Amino acid sequence: MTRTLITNGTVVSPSGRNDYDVLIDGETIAALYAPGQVAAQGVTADVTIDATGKYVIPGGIDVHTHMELPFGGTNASDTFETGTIAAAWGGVTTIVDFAVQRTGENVIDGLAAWHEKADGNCAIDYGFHQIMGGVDDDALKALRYLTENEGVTSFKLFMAYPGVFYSDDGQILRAMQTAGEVGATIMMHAENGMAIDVLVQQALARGETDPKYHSSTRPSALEGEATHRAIVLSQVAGNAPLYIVHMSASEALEHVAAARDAGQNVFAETCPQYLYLTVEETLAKPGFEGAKWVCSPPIRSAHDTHHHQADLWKGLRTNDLAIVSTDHCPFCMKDQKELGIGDFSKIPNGMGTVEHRMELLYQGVVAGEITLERWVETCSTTPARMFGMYPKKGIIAPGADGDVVVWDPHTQTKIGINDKHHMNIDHSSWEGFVIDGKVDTVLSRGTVVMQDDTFKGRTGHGQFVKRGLSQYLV
Ligand code: DUC
Ligand code: ZN
Ligand code: ZN
Repeated sequence: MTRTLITNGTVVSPSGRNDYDVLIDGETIAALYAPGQVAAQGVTADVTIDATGKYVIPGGIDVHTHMELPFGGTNASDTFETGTIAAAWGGVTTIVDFAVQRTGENVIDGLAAWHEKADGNCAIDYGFHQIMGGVDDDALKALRYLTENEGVTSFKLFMAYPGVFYSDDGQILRAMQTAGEVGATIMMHAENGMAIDVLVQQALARGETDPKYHSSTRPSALEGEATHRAIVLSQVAGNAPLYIVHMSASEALEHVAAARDAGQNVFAETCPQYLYLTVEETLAKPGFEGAKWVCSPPIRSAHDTHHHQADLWKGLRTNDLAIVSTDHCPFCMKDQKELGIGDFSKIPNGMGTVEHRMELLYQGVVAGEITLERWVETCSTTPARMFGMYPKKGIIAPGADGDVVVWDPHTQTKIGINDKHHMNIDHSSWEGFVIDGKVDTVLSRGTVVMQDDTFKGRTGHGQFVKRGLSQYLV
């Protein structure tokens, strides 16, 4: 078993920063030493990584990815292999992807299909949530079974996408009641899909077919309304755990903040695209280029009555937003996004960001929006606790997995298709972003998977993580 010592770095956790040397024995963190103790105690190692002047943080955990998702008549372009290698390049050591059940399909079969896609193909560890696109008696039985036996303890429902993944309020209530009984978390895509479909048809009838209309036909008020409805339903279900995914809108955040103030088991995440991008800089680009940024919920306008970005950053500081994930769901322009030329509603929804989340959120530290500790908390520690992986994941402490990132704050990262870009997409939604800071070295369960600007890991190294219940429930 390899003994790895990471020396002279500053270990960052949600509760502060300390100068520690970190010893990893095999796959597990064995000890943290105060300065001088390694020499004083004669500690030896096979591999030493010098982290002088650098931060040593728990590996990033992205709890919202869609590798290979069948969507919009095509499949998300990252496989578990390409997507997890790109994740490793970005300082991510665990993803939680979404297994899929569509209306009419069987939940257990959906999960089995996802295991087949991922097994032996991942470069880093992975877990699964379960999408439920058809809530019926069988699906509810499966919800219990997966939670109690399979380490799949969170279930995504959709208030959007009628005819594809959509659940009505009765189905949502039943799923929440069952989830509440077993302690599972309902993850909600909160947009009013029925109303959105009307607005989309009206826009198309007016000849508004360009990518920018994807945003105006999904107004933030309809995200706020759906979020509120989901919160009320979870309350009626007996304070069932509810986690609002990929939040983009101030109105939605207000409802989450109110529910949390009232003591409900309500949590939320946002994604870098909602913190950094506006319609004007992305979807509204001339011609069809805006298709690169078609995702749902949509990127919001800088001229909206609400200041969504400022509010989301504030939510991250106040913990009304607990987590930053990516909703990584990449589609190439060629043959994929192009399906929507002349009709924005046919553009496959999704962006690729799994490689850049740690980098992009670190810019929030540089800009003074969040602290260094909050960066670690929202990108690693809270994801681990929210989705039942702590204390194996999300912390640098004896007994935890040796999932560690050495972060260099003194150099820069240039993102772009000809710069840093390892995801399987023919463009970058983050083209030209220059980041202060850089992923220096990444270890997954004690194995170096990225170092010296080289991927050193192995497809198949990643293991399935059987998860427990959320650790934030009251
Ligand atoms: N939103 C996206 O943008 N893509 C996949 C599914 C989703 O909810
Ligand atoms: Zn969604
Ligand atoms: Zn998603």
